[in-house]
Amino acid sequence: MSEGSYNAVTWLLDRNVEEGRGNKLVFNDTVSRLTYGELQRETRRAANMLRRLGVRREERVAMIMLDTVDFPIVFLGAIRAGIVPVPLNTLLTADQYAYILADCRARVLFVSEALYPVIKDVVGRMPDLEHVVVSGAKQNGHKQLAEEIAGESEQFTNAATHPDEPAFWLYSSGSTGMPKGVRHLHSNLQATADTYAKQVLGIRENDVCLSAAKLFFAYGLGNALTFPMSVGATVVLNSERPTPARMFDLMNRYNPSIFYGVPTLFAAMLNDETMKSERGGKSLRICTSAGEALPESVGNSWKSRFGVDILDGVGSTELLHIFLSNAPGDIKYGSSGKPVPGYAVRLVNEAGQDVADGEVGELLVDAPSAGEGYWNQRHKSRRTFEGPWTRTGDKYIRDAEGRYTFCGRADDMFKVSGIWVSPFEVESALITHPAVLEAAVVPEADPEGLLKPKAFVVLRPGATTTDLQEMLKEHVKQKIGPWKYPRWIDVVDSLPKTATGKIQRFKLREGAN
Ligand code: 3SK
Repeated sequence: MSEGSYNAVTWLLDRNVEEGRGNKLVFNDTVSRLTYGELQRETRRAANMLRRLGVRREERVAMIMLDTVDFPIVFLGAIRAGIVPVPLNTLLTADQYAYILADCRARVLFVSEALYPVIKDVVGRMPDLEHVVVSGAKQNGHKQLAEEIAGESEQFTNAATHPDEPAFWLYSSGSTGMPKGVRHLHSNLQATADTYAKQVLGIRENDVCLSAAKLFFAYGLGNALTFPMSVGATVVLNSERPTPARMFDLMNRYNPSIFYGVPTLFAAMLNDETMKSERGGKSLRICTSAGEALPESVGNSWKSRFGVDILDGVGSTELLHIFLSNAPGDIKYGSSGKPVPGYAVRLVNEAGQDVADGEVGELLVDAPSAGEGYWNQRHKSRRTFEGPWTRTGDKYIRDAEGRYTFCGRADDMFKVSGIWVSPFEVESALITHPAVLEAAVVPEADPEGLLKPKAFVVLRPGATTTDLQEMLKEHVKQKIGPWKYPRWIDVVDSLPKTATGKIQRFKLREGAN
């Protein structure tokens, strides 16, 4: 690389080998393992393969890949070459993949064997797509990753990229509309590691990391790639569904010191009857949670069961990782904590003016890890990335100690009798009732056309349903005040959620009205 240039892979991977960690284990996906030295060689081969396939700097390659060792090989191999990997959610439909592949104009698609059936009818109609490379067994005459890489040289000079040059894109699902490609820069990965990972999480070389969130999410990418690699630590990759049983099993087998979860999973793990007798989790020193606010009751129960805290935080795909967080020794369950060192935040009203402590405002963040905009979406980019400030669309309230508490999405809040109601507050009250496992609240018009809260609840197994409606209404009235109680309560089997675990209230609103 030339002077003044900065390639994220030089910092993230090559530095570890130079500092003597070549023989240290970096990734274990329970089937294959890679040391830092092996990963360096494999990513150099992958970079040479991409050049041979004719992909040039700044062009995109898409990834629909499970969390196995092949993911970092492709992702970091592309970045090495100045080529832009676009990891995609592995749970999308064929139509959604067709939209994104056309939008990003990927020249090559890397796909895990198990996911190939979903895209097999799509790949033939993508005009920019020249190669499909399968991780696993060959499919339909397409190329196979292991075979393509095997003959390549282990020598490669990293592309002399600029710190402000796009390194990878992540598609942001958003609460409505088609996904938007967020362009992230070479310097953004280090920005998240130097701030949240080092100064909040206190990540260190002897950590073993396990993330329930997959690598294609911004949350998972930081948890299980950027952060551990930034200090030469080790990662256990989980290519399967992150069920409570799977997570306990991995904890028992690999003794992670950091477990990164999401609220629904923490709650499900605490409720997992079959695992009540297991001692999984004894190696943990800290856990993190993101995706949606962690209910206070879940944080407290986790702490008493496993003896470790969950650091609840908030991040976004646009800002790459967590920018508000609780910190070790400074935890208040029910709150999202304080700004991560290196990030500045503001709460503003509809006129764009800063609001005082105790007032609800939209959260804006000045972040060293912000994406540079949405691909081909100038209007949406301008509305979200306003100079140094990124609009999150989340409503928060700040207390006198400087802690921030989530009040709902800007577009989820509604007024009842002229008073703002946060669906989140009503949901939090509902789930403190012993019969309720999960809840979502949306506005519904009453016969007079006035908005009132309506709740959808998932009950705990075996919960008593006698007088359920009246019992829950009374419970909410007692907890948070008489006007906020849900006037209607539907019992459902599950709630609609995004892949990151956020409740999609807009889907319930559409069904409700
Ligand atoms: O949803 C979150 O809180 C989050 C956290 C870290 C990175 C990305 C996201 C969306």
